[in-house]
Amino acid sequence: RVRVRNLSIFRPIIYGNTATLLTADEKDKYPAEHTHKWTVAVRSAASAPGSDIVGGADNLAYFIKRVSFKLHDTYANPTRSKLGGWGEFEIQIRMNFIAESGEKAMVLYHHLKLHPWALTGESEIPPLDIAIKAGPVHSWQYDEIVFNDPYQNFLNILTNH
Ligand code: SLL
Repeated sequence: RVRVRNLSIFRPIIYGNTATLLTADEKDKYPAEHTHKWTVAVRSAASAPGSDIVGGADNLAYFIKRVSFKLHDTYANPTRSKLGGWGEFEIQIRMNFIAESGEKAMVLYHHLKLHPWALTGESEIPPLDIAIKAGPVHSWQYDEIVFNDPYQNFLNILTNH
């Protein structure tokens, strides 16, 4: 296997979460202490929106084999990506690349955001009426996955896609 020396190639991603307050109807379907439902995801920033990678299948799957999310210890099943909850915490996002890459897993951290903090500028959780008016909370950031000295066949997979 041949590495292409002195070459870096990157793929742009967006990662983060969207959170919404549970409606009265939804509250029946969630544990009593839950206040929000949320989704955490990694998406390609290079192509059409709405293409999640949750556990493997999508438009990043040509080079990412698996994405796993590690949640707060308060969760009974702490490896899911679409959930309800009551609090903010750091999510560990681990990306495993396809075997051809020869790359180790890469880990990102995302602080799950449920509350529209910026609207009040205070450290207290914003009051419910403000949160309702604010609507869904989106917390996403851009990043680039960089591969240095990639294997030739992996480089081909990346560039031929
Ligand atoms: C806080 N430091 O106190 C944070 C911890 C943990 C949130 C937040 C669990 C829900 C479930 C959940 O929402 N944990 O177990 O179903 O705000």
